[in-house]
Amino acid sequence: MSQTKQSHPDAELHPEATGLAKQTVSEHSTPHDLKLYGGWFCPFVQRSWLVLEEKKIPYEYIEVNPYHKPDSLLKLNPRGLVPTLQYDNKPLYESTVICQFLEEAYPDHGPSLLPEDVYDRARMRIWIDWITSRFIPSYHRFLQKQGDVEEERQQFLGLLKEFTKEMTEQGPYFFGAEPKMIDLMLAPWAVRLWVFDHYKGGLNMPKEGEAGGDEKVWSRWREWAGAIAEMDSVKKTLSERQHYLQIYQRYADDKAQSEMAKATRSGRGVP
Ligand SMILES: N[C@@H](CCC(=O)N[C@@H](CS)C(=O)NCC(=O)O)C(=O)O
Repeated sequence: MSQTKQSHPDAELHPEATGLAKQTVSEHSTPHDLKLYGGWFCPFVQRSWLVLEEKKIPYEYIEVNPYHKPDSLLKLNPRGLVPTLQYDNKPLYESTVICQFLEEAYPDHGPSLLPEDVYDRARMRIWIDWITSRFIPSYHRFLQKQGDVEEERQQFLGLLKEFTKEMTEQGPYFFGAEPKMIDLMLAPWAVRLWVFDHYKGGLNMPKEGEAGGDEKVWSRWREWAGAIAEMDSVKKTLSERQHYLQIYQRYADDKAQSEMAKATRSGRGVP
């Protein structure tokens, strides 16, 4: 880490969740053995938060600023990233690992987020890995690119199509009528696609009736994205748009100094 805790240029951000997420935080402020160290703005945190909410697992939410890393976070996670989970006094980190852990550690809580069929479970892991290795880097290349973004836009749209083609024909979720882990792993970025309208001239996704041979794929995407945006857990873990702007502006100007932003600039993957 080259920046000191105090001088990190991204550290100035709204200190706490707002909107519906504020209410969720306040409902989970009582000390509990299971603690989620999160940042209200972070899509990786939202993944773990969604699993906790979907499965109705009791937990305590602790807001930390990962750009002004408190010792309480660094002690648990030497990478100093959120989400970090404290379970039975033991630390866990990496959003996908946390989510899979929660599913296994609380099998009797809420609905199972694993498909019934073992082959589908394995296929789901392929696509969760794809989100980390392909989708999120592409999202960031598009967002951080300065000047002409057409190539990045087309690459990104190509990935949305690739993912959508893997979904079952019957929606609205990836595997059908019920949300599973795969839906929750992509949801935070799906509900942050507005950044491209706001900063990059739009996603320019074909509108209904304009997609030609891809009409079926895009209509399935719209069905999926619409269902995701309507999920209670998704709404309850989002803050007010205006507070995200301060953070995303720095990405859009390619000035952010987070590990993700730096990794994107140097052609590396998700930190
Ligand atoms: N691979 C990690 C990525 C987590 C991550 O990058 N979180 C960001 C906030 S959205 C963070 O803690 N950044 C602190 C930093 O860049 O120093 C995961 O999946 O949990």
